[in-house]
Amino acid sequence: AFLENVVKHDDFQAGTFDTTFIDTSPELFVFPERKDRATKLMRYLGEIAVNGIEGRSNREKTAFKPLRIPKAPTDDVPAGTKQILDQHGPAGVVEWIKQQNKVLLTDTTFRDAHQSLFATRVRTRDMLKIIDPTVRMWPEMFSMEMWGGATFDTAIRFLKEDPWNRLQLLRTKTPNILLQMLLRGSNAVGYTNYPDNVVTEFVKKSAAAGIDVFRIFDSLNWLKGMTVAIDAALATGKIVEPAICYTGDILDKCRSKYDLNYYINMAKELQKTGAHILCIKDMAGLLKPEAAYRLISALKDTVAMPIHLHMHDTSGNGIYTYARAIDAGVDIVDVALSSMAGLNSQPSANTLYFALQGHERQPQVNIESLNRLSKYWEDVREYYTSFETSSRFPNVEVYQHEMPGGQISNLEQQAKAVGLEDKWEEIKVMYRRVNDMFGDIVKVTPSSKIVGDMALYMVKNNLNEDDIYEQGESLNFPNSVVEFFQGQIGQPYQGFPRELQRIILKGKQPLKERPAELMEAVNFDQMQKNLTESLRRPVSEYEVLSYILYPNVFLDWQKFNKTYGDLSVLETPVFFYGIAPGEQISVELEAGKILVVKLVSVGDPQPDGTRIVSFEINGLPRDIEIKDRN
Ligand code: 3PY
Ligand code: ZN
Repeated sequence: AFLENVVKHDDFQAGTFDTTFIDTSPELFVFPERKDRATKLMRYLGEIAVNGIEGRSNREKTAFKPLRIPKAPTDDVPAGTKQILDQHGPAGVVEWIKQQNKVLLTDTTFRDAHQSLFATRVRTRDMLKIIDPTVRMWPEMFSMEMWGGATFDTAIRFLKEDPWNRLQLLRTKTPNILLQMLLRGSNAVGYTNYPDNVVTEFVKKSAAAGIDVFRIFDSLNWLKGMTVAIDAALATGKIVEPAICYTGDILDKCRSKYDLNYYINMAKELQKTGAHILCIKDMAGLLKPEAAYRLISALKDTVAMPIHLHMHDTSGNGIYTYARAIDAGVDIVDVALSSMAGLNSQPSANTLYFALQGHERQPQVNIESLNRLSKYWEDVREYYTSFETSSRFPNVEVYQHEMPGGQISNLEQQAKAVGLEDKWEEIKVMYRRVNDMFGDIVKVTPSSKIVGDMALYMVKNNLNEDDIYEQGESLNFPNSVVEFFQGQIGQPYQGFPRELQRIILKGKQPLKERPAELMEAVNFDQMQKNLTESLRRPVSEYEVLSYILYPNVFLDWQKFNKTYGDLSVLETPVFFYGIAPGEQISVELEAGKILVVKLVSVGDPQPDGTRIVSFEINGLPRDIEIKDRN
């Protein structure tokens, strides 16, 4: 673009090749942004047309039905829980919850539902299309879980978008409902412990960007792994909801490690933190109906905090578990719109409504509205079928393997990647065996990932439990497993199994302290300076945090953006599958600036291995060369 400016300059055209005009003509440095963006877009569409992206190509594209976006009955936004928080603070919200007899609902459609069903792939664009109707048609919702967990990483890594931007956009459009996130304690939204000041800063910035409810857990139910995050969240003045991860089975008398008392004791400890709501986080969906009744009844007798139950419907028992929990007095339950519910996602909101017909605690919703909102997601889900899990039916095997709903699809992908797709049955059995070898631990991100890594390692190398004890000295265990036994993600309840720890650590000393106590605080100003220099543009404090949490993923994304531009302007089918020869699309680069892009043809391979992809941009022919990598 610079050269183009120079050759078009009057002095240059007049034949004056004295180049001092370059230094004195600032207009040369104003680049035709729009043309540059068009080129980047062509490069992206050309790349998909020739090579596909992430293994998909436009050949896979099928015609998608137009989305059914419901029209809300009113333009006004009805008041909701957000107003209670803003006017009365967290204590006011807690008071209000206690006055409700009807069970309250948290909708997870924007976070855990798609994390569990199709690998966290819903793009912000598809959320923005339905947010206006959602806040008008379902204003009775207690909160909307729409951020955190795996969404942060996935947004940058796979969707090439800024997770902070998603939060801010949804916040702007949601003036009435509490926005909720899932925070992995000392692991923030990552898979590894971060320095305390990173966790604290992350919480502070999340609150500033729009989060109202912080659900905070530790992947080993280790209180010391949660307190920094809890204190940081309390300091924001928002609602703090620490979680107890439910594991095992309180009905199984032979398995006493996680009995009713374990949960009661942990609830008492969490109440002491001054947090506002207690979450029971059943990440795998292990809580059976009768267990739910006993657990919730006991917790209601123990703590004054309202209780919020989260579960996955993997076994198919979710609705019955909720019904029993509701009988026992649970205050809030997590559900998803029915087209995004069931299987390893949350139980369906629509179904729960009818399950409780005639019950005094039936949730207060307009079921017609929920059904219409669900239609939208039914249509949008079609865009993402290539990411769907293989779960097709309620599967009670989960009571054996205990895999979190959000892990099943991931571990299947991991297995495929190492050539173990035929060994899935064996892997599930091994997962449980590893859990038992590890001393029966809580399994949720990241501890669940570590159990999965070890199970894959053992199946891949044909090792059984005895082999580990007999040949352990000569085995190279996965890194994540070694770090786990070092205490890098914290301490499991009742400690590590000593013999296995000795074998795996091979003389390395395990940590006694909290991992973050050995980490240096991050200097944010310095980080911001470094990043500004290396990216050669101003960077925001939010970007600095993204970089600190995921340095390589963040830098890869920056590079991608430089090559292809901002792709949030593309509709999802185009983003994933590109356009086919002859197809034309309109892209709104920014408000009012429309680019009409037509893919004319993909040329034959040239001797240098490239192909010419021909477009028409706003009616003008433009070609681009794309390397054929196949
Ligand atoms: C996450 O940490 O992403 C989870 O959803 C855990 O259940
Ligand atoms: Zn979950």
